[in-house]
Amino acid sequence: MSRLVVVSNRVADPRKAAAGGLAVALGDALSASGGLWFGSSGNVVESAAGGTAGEGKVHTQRTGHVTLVTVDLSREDHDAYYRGYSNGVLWPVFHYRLDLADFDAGYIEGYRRVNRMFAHKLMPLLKPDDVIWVHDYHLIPLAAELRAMGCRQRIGFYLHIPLPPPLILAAIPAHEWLMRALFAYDLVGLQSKADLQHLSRYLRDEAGAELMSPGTFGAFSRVLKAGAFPIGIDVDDLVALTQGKEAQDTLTTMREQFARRQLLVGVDRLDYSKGLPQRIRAFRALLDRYPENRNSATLIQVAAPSREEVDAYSDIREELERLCGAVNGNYGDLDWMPIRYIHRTVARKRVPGLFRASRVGLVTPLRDGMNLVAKEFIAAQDADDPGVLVLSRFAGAAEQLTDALLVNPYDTQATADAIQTALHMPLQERQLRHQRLLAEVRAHDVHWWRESYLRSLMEAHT
Ligand code: GDG
Repeated sequence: MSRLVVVSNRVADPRKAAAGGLAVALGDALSASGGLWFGSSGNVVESAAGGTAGEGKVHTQRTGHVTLVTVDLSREDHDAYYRGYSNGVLWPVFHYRLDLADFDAGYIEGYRRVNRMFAHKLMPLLKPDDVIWVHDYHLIPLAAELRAMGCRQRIGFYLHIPLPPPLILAAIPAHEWLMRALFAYDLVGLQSKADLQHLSRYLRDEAGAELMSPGTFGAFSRVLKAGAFPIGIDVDDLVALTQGKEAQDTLTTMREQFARRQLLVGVDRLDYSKGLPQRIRAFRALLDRYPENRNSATLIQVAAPSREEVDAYSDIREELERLCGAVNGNYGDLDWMPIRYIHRTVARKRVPGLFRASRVGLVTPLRDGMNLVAKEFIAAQDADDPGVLVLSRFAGAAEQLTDALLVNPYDTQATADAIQTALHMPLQERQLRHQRLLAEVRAHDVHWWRESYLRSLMEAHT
């Protein structure tokens, strides 16, 4: 069995309870093969304390059968590679937000520099038959750097965020370089069929690649395979969490507090891709258009703090706070507030209890690679009396979760109408939709995702 080497921007200890489903799923595969997980440490070293651009101290730690190797970043590298290029250029552009991109020429240099540095640190740790799996937009050029140093092992890449249409990608200065770098991989995995179509069109129209067979492209004297591998959740883990004490306590408290009300829930990182202001406007339209929901429908919106050092994030936070305040001010009463807005991270063990207490789950991103919250909401429901998922058609998850109420989050009135339908959906229809949705979430869980990706990678090596 080949050893699995996972590379991602951040590394998690798969054995810690706080680690999410992805860390656990990758942890299983890493553990089974005595694997290595490589990434940045999250430590940022100021230049006064010796932080030098393109250099970083390496830390090695053993956890069970897995070795975690992490690298510190200098302030300059962190600002250019992480804050600047990854989150100031690639994140907005890949989410179709050219208006929010900051194409500062210095960032791309830092992005290259850190990818090269990671390749230099990783290369001596590799064994000849390792299988390397690189994750996400921070590390697109990593394989090209490794290949330049003579690395011949299988290398796969998985993009967790969407891939936009060719003309949006083409707005990135040096997009040719970025996309050409994909050809150093043996397999590129994407979340959805829509993303795969975009890649295919880009490679044909912008890179002059030859379509050799569906999902196989020839260019730059290399062959690249690409496929859609929609990521899933660990359903059994989520169900166990739902039955756990913390989730059950949360469920009981919520049921007591909102006994005469209908609860709606949203749980997101506070990110402009998640469509939070649009969601609040749709909820306001619901109260406006369907007054029977006043004094009853209550939205709990958790917006977990995220990337607060990037400007666009403080803007979205202010907008959201203003909107929530206005709705509560206009519609709230002495004994009822329409929105409970929480700008904090809620403990992972409690979240499923919140999902289960809610009649409606609102997952309405403007664009999302997949969106795991949609799948977690389904897995946390009581099959006998399930809540209804209102899901944006622009989440990758919408390709699979067609039994949710699919909405266009830009259409405030139509989203309000869908929420109204969800709040008043008869039990039988809720049960039927939930049954189908859960079957889909189970059939394509995180273990299926990992195994089908790695199987394709083993077949793809050329
Ligand atoms: C990227 C892509 C893709 C959220 N708030 C809290 C909390 N969460 C947890 C959720 C869920 C996870 O964070 C969020 O995952 P998403 O998939 O919804 O979104 P991103 O973070 O943007 O992830 C996305 C994903 O990668 C995987 O490929 O699906 O499209 O953007 O698990 O439950 N967890 C806790 N407290 C919170 O307040 N404990």
